[in-house]
Amino acid sequence: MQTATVDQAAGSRALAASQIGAAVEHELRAAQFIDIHTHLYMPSLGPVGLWGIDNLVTYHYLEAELFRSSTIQPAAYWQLSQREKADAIWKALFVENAPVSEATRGVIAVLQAFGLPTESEDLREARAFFAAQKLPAHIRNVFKLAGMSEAVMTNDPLDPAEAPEWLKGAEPDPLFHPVLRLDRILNKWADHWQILAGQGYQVDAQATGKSTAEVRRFLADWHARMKPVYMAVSLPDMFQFPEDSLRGRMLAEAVLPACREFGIPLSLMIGVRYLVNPALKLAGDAVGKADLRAVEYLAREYPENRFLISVLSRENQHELCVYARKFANLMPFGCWWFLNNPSIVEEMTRERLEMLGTSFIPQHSDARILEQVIYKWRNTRRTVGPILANAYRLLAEDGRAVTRADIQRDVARLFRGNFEKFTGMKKQ
Ligand code: RAT
Ligand code: ZN
Repeated sequence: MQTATVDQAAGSRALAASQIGAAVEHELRAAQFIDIHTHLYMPSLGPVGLWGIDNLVTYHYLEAELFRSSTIQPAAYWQLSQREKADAIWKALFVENAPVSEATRGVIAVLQAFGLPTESEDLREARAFFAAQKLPAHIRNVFKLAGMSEAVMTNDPLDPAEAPEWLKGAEPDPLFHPVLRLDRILNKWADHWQILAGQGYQVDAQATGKSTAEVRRFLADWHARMKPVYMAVSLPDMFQFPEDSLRGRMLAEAVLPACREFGIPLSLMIGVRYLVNPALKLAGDAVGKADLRAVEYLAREYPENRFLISVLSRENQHELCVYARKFANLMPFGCWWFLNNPSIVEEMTRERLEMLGTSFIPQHSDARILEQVIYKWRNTRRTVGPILANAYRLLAEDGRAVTRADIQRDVARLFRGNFEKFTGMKKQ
């Protein structure tokens, strides 16, 4: 009791300008974040969850960099075994060059976090270390090192590797939240409608007749199976809404009503130019500026829906903040993919704080390989810390005292509370 009173008193004392930086750093370190969009998976979904050194080194962000620093051609690279791929990338990007890019430096940070050599000629020691880890305990350790309590997954019910595990009744895991991902339905209907048809849903190639109602029934069935915290889709830079297209009709007649019915948000990740270089496979996508009038229309015409929004183009960030000021059913989140570099994270986070206060979600990791959350969240804390501290210093200068309790509350709101509230995971 005594300690609590003392702590409370310390927490509500005005901080001197010189104390603010350290206090922000401390609160960011102490907070347990929710990672609101990852490609990580709970162990009960089987081998879809990637982890370990060979996966870390062959991350598609690094594959894109390989072809700039090696003479190997994509076609030859794809013929290699995964271990050979990792060796080729390690040699080109870590031995023959300094790993100064964001994605390469991330691997170094992970190696360092586990006390593994960062300058060796090969990956032998790292491979031995990861081979000795037991997954569930390793996940808990990695989350602890990353300062996060939970990861939100990306679960596409039409993913052939994952769907059978759900159908078998994959055991839920408190460390992982499901998300119903819609890319195969909304962006690749031609390749997937037959799977739905095969499962007894009355759909056809052009999505005519009962198709959209049947997709809604499919979503309801998967909602019951997965209990997702939101539905999600990535969209091209040319995305338009409303639109007389298959995707436009699916959104209007199946997805938006389903989200309303289940009281969950829809996450739109807009601005991908898919496979501008198909030879690079997963690493072959680029970015394009999107027309955010589609977001404006959705927010205004569907006030009963809530939208988590991430846009990939740097040029779209300011207008997204403007739209978020107009519509409380929009929640900007993350510095996605090509934006997740300190220079751009800094610019975007400052802009969001200035325009939206603490009513946004600064970052998600987008980790595809488990251990990446260690470096991605460390980088976020490092970049966001000084920006928050600067905002508090300006506030103090302008006449409003800042306390440790203020900082603690704001960090919790930014890195978990906004998400919990927006998804309805926590009421109030
Ligand atoms: O950032 C990435 O890893 C991209 O390849 C995509 O996965 C993107 O994040 C997405 O979820 O579509
Ligand atoms: Zn992603």
